[in-house]
Amino acid sequence: MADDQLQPAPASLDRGRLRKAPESFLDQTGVRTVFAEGKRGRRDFIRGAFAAALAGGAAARATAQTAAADGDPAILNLPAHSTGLGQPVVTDGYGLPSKFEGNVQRRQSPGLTQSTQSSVSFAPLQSLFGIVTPSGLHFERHHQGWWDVDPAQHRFMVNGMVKTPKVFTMDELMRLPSVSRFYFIECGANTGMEWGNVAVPTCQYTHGMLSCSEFTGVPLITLLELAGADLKGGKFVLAEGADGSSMTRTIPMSLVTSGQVLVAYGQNGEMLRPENGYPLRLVVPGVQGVSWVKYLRRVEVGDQPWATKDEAIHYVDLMPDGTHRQYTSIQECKSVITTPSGGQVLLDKGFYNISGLAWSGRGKIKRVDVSVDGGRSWRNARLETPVLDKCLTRFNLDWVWDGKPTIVQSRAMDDTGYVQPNYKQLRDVRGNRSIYHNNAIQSWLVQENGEVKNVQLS
Ligand SMILES: Nc1nc2c(c(=O)[nH]1)N[C@H]1C(S)=C(S)[C@@H](COP(=O)(O)O)O[C@H]1N2
Ligand SMILES: [Mo]
Repeated sequence: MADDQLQPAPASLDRGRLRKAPESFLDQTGVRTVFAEGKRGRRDFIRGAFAAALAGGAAARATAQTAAADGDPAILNLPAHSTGLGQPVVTDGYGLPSKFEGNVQRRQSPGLTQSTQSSVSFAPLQSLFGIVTPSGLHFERHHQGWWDVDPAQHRFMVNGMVKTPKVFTMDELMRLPSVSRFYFIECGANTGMEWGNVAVPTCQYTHGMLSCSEFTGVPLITLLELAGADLKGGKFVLAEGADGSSMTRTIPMSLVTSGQVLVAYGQNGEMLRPENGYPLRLVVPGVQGVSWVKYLRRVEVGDQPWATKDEAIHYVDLMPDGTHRQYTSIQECKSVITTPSGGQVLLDKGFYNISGLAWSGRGKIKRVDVSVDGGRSWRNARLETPVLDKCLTRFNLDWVWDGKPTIVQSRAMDDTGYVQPNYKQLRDVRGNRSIYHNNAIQSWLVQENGEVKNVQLS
């Protein structure tokens, strides 16, 4: 289907309004809808307006407009907040979201058994707008719990193949020239449970080990130069965290000399959150989350990979020929529709804004195609700006749902020309023993009753 066959939204209709899921369901999975709903009568009105407009033609649209004019008579009653005195300024303390947004939370997956310390919480992608993940909703992955490390006590060391090993305090680091850049971070295990089959109900759990922030810090290359690192003989660096998990990862020097690897202390305009590595973490754009070492205490320069436990046993892909993909940890081009997505409920047939996220560890997103017919035809989605290197990109597409069951999918392409594969294409290359690095096209089934389900097409 061509792009120009898209129907614009009737002006009189609410855009992208979704029906609220039953409370019991909300409790289990944390799925919420785009708008909180008012009284039952209001919902009935919205349904009526949709139905009237869908009857087609100007007459029907006029009916919808009249209905809107007649709408909810409660609009004439001034609520207390329009007549009374509001709250004073929030001077002492940290500003918090509305109490009506309390259901938007990081959550642990119903599909994973976890200990409290080696745990993961997923970001509620279905409830977020734009490309930045609010810091309090950033996913978490701790191998040995998190710490609130005292920045006055924290030290960062550069050693190995350097002229002068150096130890920095936070104050010393924060005097150095800094940069601020938007990057996504994705755990290599994101979408891992889907390798087997459809495993979890919502995009929070299929894709929520993904977040995006503006990070501020010192390029690692600056610190290596200060220590007089051997940038010719030194082919790799080892990054080590200060928590009990002994998180240590080998990173190719070529990524460091590109200037993109940061020793970061800032996240979205403030200091890092403790869960995300306060006061210092490594930012390795495009590379899987495990290399973004938190509570960063040391970087060593060396001439070969270290093969630490986190790179010899974990985060490797067992290929069909028996070999391991070990140090190729770039997160390939991927995308997911976040609305409509699993667990959400469409209000009624009619107009919806299909919205989602696309990203690539190799560069910028070039285009995103969306299918609303299970992959038979594809339409070019709108990319919202800015489109940044190794950053989330938001896409949107107008859609008029005819009320029939259908499957919605997104397929991203990056500026290297790489196109996100479907499950068959991915399994043809990677076999069926993978756990990590699943970047296949995600399918959501929109059922006749409006409920959206996770399904897998081969
Ligand atoms: N020190 C330390 N760094 C760490 C980890 C950890 O457990 N300890 N987990 C890694 C993994 S597997 C991921 S996916 C990311 C998660 O970062 P986040 O918790 O800020 O989302 O941090 C990485 N860095
Ligand atoms: Mo991870």
